Amino acid sequence: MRRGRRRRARWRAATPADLGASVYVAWGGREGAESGAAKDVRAALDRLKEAFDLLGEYVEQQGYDLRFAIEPKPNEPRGDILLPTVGHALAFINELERPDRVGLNPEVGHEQMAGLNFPHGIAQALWHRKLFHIDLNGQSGIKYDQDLRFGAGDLRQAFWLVDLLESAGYDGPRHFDFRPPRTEDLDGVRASAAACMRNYLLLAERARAFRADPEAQAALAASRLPELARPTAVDGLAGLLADRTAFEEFDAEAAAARGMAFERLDQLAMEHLLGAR
Ligand SMILES: [Mn+2]
Repeated sequence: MRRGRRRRARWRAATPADLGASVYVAWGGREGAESGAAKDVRAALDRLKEAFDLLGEYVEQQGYDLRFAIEPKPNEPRGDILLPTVGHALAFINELERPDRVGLNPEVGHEQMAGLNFPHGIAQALWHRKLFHIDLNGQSGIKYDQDLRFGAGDLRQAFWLVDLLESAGYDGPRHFDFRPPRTEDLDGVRASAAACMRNYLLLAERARAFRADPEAQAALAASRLPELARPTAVDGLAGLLADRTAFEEFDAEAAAARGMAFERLDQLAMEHLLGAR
């Protein structure tokens, strides 16, 4: 290699659009604070909004087919990060000039660091049509960001997550954002990556078996899932007010006496997860 005469390389950084990307993940890990006066949070949210509005305008101007996916995280590296959870980010997106262009990239461990139920967060993101991308990994409760392989950590939430993604018709990327432990050599790193994919597929198979099991279907009916799927007031407010059993003659004793059979249902799911069925 010749030294001395260094020619300045003439290049332009490739944009995500040049590379054919359709989703740009934005993790605002820098945006946060360690102390109260260090950040005017409302002003900081103004600046974050400004950033996404400018990005949206630029992407539109360039004619890129590109959407943005915000990745929430509660803390680390900042003491407290802005847009810390799925819910915060969903509310923020509604304030943007181009809310359709911005969605979410939730990460399993990030929500669990905040003690939240990840499948519930994903269900709400899907409900808002905001699940643009997902980061799958593992986390054991409220502590530092562990980035374990998918399936490690909270296995039960992993099961319900896969059940949800596979049944809800999510067609975006299933992306693994995990770190093989530093104790692994290269073979161990590959084994760890392969295990993420294998665990996803195993959980998908277990979830399908649970849903197909006639006993599970009966247990779902006993737990009144079909009732929840029906509107409360099919005839609107007038019908609801006219229905005396809804309030004036509501039988509180009968309602208190009925069991919801959730334990039986949950145990059936557990047995499918454990391969006992
Ligand atoms: Mn991530």
